[in-house]
Amino acid sequence: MRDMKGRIFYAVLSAGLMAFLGVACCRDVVRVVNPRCEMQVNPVGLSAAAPHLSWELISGERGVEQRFYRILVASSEENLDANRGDKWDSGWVRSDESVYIPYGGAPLRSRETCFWKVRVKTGKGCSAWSQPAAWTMGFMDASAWEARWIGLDRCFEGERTEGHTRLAARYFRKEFDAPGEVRRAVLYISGLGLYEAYINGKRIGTQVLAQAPTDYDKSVFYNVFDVTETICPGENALGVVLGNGRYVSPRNPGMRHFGFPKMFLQLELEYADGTCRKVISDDSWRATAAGPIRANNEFDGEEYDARMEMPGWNESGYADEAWLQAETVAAPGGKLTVQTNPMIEIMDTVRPVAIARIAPGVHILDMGQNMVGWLSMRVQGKRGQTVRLRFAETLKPDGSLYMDNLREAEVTDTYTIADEREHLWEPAFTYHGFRYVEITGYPGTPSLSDFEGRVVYDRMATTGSFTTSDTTINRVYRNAYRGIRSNYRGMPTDCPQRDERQGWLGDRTAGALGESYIFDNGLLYAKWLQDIEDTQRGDGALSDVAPNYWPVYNDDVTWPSAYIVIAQMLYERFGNLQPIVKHYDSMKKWLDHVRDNYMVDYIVTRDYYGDWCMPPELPELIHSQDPARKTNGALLSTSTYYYLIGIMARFAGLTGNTDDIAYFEGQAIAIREAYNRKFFNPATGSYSNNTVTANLLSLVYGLVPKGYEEMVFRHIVDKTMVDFDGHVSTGLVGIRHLMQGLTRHGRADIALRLATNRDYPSWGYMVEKGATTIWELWNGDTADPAMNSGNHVMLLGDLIAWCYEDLAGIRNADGAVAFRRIVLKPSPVEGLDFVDASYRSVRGVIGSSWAKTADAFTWKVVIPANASAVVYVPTCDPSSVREGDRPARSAEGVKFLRSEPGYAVFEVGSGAYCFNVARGQ
Ligand code: RAM
Repeated sequence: MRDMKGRIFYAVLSAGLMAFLGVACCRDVVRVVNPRCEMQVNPVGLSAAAPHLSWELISGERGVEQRFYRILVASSEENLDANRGDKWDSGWVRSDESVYIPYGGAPLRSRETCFWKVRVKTGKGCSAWSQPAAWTMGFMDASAWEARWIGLDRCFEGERTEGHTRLAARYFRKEFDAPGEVRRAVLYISGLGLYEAYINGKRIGTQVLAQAPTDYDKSVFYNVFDVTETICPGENALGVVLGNGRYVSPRNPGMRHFGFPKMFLQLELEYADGTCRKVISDDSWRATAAGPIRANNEFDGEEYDARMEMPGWNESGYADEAWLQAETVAAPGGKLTVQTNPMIEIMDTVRPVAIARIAPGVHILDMGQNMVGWLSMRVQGKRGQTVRLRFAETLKPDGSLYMDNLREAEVTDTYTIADEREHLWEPAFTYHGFRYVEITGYPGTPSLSDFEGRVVYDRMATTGSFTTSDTTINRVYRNAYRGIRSNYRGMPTDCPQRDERQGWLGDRTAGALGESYIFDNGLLYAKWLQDIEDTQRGDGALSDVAPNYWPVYNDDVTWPSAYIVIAQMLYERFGNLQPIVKHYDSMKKWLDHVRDNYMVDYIVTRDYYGDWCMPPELPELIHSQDPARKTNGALLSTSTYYYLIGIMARFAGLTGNTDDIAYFEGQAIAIREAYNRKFFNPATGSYSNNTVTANLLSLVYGLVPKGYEEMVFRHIVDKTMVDFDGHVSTGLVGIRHLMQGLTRHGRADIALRLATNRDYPSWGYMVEKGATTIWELWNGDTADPAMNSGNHVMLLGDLIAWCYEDLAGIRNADGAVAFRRIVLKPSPVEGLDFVDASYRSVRGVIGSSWAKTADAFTWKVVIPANASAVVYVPTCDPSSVREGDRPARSAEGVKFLRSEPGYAVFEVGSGAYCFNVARGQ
């Protein structure tokens, strides 16, 4: 930074110190990059007493391991520049950890900004300091708030809060004076259900559909923005628009309704002379429901009447005499906390590929892919003309929209033109899941260039890339990618298009594990676990939907299992232990609830959904009616319960609840015995009615009695290959383990077959039928539209995890946290010529790219600095393995460990390697 003297002093001092410590000081060898606080880059508005710091190391050298780190946290940039860690100087800490290091300095205060940097010593030398980073605290306690909740708690003409609810957006404004030079201005805002905020006419932030949805009776989020740049000396104006989101129920009854839109805002101005001033929401604000957004409903769409625009409403000097006085209203019941998951943004833009006129004045626009968000439109016409847009995933044979599977969702946006100028418009408070748009009332002839699709989902990096030599797998992967991002809306949803769009737990239990290779979704899922906890009733029951806008308390086991499985994922994948610590008691309470109410002789008797959406026997069915295809419910819930208490035993150890370990282990023994007594047939070596799901869950959860594993597995193979002719026969529960279960028991070939099938039932069948996302049903092209979305992700099961962990072979080593130790074990299955994958872990990029030719197997791997890997090179002859231009055994940083069936196993440190095996050996 700026202080040159400090820099020189530091350089001299640190060189001396390094010499003293006997550590070679070659700064360029290792660099510390990507410093993050609570896994965000320079976050504003934290409330954690001890925020967690993480960084990555990069180096061109092999075998780089961090041995020490030193973190400096300062109260000013100047102090940090001068290496004065006045908030915290960790000193040199002997540690190889580089993720989720808790801040350990002086207590943090509301509003303060902390500047920090880190440097490390490795076996290959020490790094320079990282680039400086910062975080800013939000409010540590409720006493900082002076704002009041304000709103207009009533319906105006044409509005209703029943049925298909219909409310205009509420607009609020307030002018304020900012005399003198403002050093810093910070805006704290909560706007329910949705808000857009402006200062002096300028939109604050890049987010859309803020803030993230919660059970507003339990938790309410606020967002924090540094708005220093927007404040002018003298007169200023704040403007806020409120939409309905999920606070005003889109369907009442039918979905929880919380009340009328309301807001809570505090703008804090810090002047150069050290004085502070607050502007708060209170009844001095002006308000109106007579603005241009005449109606907004997430299911039904937005109505915008440009004739009612109020130019200048969010700037100072606007004549607001016709506006009403805002009212102070009851606060929502939930606890106000800062939102910790990133907000939704426009993440991509899709240009339409075709437009067709299907009737006079009716055009159909094709976006070329099923997408989620909305359409932006350029239009020019006469005052009073209304353009109507309707959205759908597919078309009928006559080329018009197919809307039956949207159920009661009206999915219609309208724009009424105010004047003859050209206008660009897009909605603010609705979203649609669509590929096709029906355009009516458009003045003139609409053309492709008049429209753009805005893809919206939670801001998160794409962390994974994956391609193979097989075009079907590549297409399926692409569809999965689109489908997964389509269903992030501040919570993972089941679908984005019909009148549902709920955070169904079961859909993500396995999916979350795969998704997290593609997207940096750790903060979203950590937030969702809080949504799940918020659904917990006093008796321990969890809703199958979180937030529970649909309060579905079915006391199922397989759906709420997401709570525990995803907490484990957050720890293993991202290194985040906090969710386990935070939710341990509630998880246990839920398991106890199931035990106390539904466990009879160690069998969990309750199951609600079965192996949901297994491929049915008839094309029009949603669920199979054939008992031979259905898996016993008690088997599903008991095996899942057994699996969960195994995870809980580990959690008990991780959270210091060591007394619970014996309990969980004892339960596990008793359940395993009872389970096998009830469901296992030792004569046939199969479970229950011998479905793939019954045998598979028993096998992968470790329930099968010793010695019978092969027999049980053979049934899985036979059922799949003979009865289902090499096709999937599981629903949502079985598919969680199908691909990896097959592969890890030696039948990667069958998994490959399932992944590359193009006929029914398969993911490739969906591709064959033109799908650009993943369907809710294997028979989504023929089934009843009552429950038939074209953009669900639950049937992906473990497919994506299989792509990364089994085909590319990138895995977290058993017991390792966030890829500190990696296992690279690819499956170079017959039928695939290459796999090229990379995953940006929290420690840096892991790469695995292999290719087979007639004569050689070549495999490039990348292991991030400060990680190591056990590398399984697929050959029976270790001496045939070369790394670069030398035998692998003698290559730098490569150590031969052992031979295993089909693999030569090496250990390597960080770095890039290229292994080669001449084929036929
Ligand atoms: C459907 C949803 C969801 C599933 C539930 C049980 O309504 O689409 O995917 O989890 O049912």
